[in-house]
Amino acid sequence: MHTVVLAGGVGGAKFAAGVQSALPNPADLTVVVNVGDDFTHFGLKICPDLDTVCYTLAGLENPATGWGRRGESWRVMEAVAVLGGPDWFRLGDLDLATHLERTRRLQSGQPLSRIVADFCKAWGIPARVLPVTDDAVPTMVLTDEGELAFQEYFVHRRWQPRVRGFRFAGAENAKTAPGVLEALRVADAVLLAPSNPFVSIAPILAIPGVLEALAGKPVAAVSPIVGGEAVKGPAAKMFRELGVTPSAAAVAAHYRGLISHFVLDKTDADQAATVRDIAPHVLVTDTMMTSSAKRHALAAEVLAWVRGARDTI
Ligand code: FO1
Repeated sequence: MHTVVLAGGVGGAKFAAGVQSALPNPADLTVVVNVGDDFTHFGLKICPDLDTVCYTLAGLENPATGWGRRGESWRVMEAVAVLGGPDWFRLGDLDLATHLERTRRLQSGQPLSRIVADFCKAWGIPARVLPVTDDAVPTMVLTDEGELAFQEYFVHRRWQPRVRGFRFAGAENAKTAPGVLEALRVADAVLLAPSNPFVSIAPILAIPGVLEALAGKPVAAVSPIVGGEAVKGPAAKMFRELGVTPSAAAVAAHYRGLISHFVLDKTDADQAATVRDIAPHVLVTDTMMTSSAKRHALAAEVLAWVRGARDTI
């Protein structure tokens, strides 16, 4: 009974934490995480989605933002700003320890997946967390102002430039990290977290071998769009800029051919029939993860449903 969750961003981290708490044995969970947001800043390797997933699985995340650490302080950033250094990407004092130690280990030749495994042990995380690849595959955002690196687009420019497309640089030559294909092979449920389809899920699917490993598996996606808007972040804006009206059904259509199950929020119950033309199994439920109890409840319901394939509309 192995469960694999593909995740990126804050919504993905929350859902993964819900699955970890809902599984009888959390060691039966592998979270495969997007690395497209990763970049080097102050000479440090920053892995936002890996850190957001790990902090959330460990209960260390900043509840207000979803990323970074709870109980954080900002003395280093303040001192950097005094020196005229860049402070647009907020690196908290506790969070900096993660970037310093990861960078030190990478420079000593350790692969990212090994570093993540050691950090998970240190943080007491029972689930397994894997970067989809140990290679660098930075997401480039093609906008009306030209091509922007992901964090330049997402944080520095507050995702305001209009997107035209995305490029996952080097994906075609990237190798899945050790354990990724094995976890997918033994999985009896693969869950696409309610993450941004374009910049969190697509970069994972773009690594050679991943899509093929999903073939024939029950693959359930949870919609990140509720009531035509993204719960958090630029997903709805990206749909619109790519010429698609954002909706849960649009997300299902985006995953057409890949998914056998789709979870949409009660708000979008009227789209269930449309979605059923795309994915045979449709679940309508409360997908708003506004507390850890609600993350747990959503994950428990989705897991039971995918395994029992009990349809409820
Ligand atoms: N997101 C922001 O909007 N502003 C920030 O200053 C910021 C800093 C940051 C530091 C560490 C980290 O792990 C994540 C951080 N994020 C920040 C989120 C980051 O941009 C992620 O890529 C998004 O969560 C999308 O996945």
